[in-house]
Amino acid sequence: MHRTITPIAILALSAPIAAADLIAEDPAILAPFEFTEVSVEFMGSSAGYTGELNWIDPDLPNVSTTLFNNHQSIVGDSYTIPRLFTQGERVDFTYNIIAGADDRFSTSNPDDWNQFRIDDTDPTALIVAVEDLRPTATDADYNDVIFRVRFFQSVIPAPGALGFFAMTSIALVRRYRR
Ligand SMILES: [Ca+2]
Repeated sequence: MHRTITPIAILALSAPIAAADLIAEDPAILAPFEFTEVSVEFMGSSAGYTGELNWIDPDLPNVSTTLFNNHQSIVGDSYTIPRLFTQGERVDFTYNIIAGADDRFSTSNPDDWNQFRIDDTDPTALIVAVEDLRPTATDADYNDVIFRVRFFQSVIPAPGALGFFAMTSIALVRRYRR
């Protein structure tokens, strides 16, 4: 069957999205693989307030792990989350202001979604930009903390293969150290 693009479809594609912009979108940082390993890299900050980026463990939602401090971390600092994610599973973060103001933003809270912007040009290395002012006061520069979330396909070896992989790794380490 032939498919034709109707004028209505063209109109829809070119329609202005200003109205949609007013509705905060879910940052939706989702694991793309069945066994996804996630690392988070600090890319920088230009903020008056001091804040901490935390990862929320979905198994322990009341426990957060502080990954970076926007005024103390060094560009390139990275953290590998000690857990694998299933395909489509959320990877959620909070940004807590600890000096200069009193606020906290979470990628899991729809009320906070406007504080986050995602660049998914590379779907395996999302860039997340955080605005630490609420919409009523915001300068909307989204540079108060910027971090990259990298996804890796992790291969789970069969139990019997673990010993083989461990021995191979030791052999490789020894070879490189020579
Ligand atoms: Ca700002």
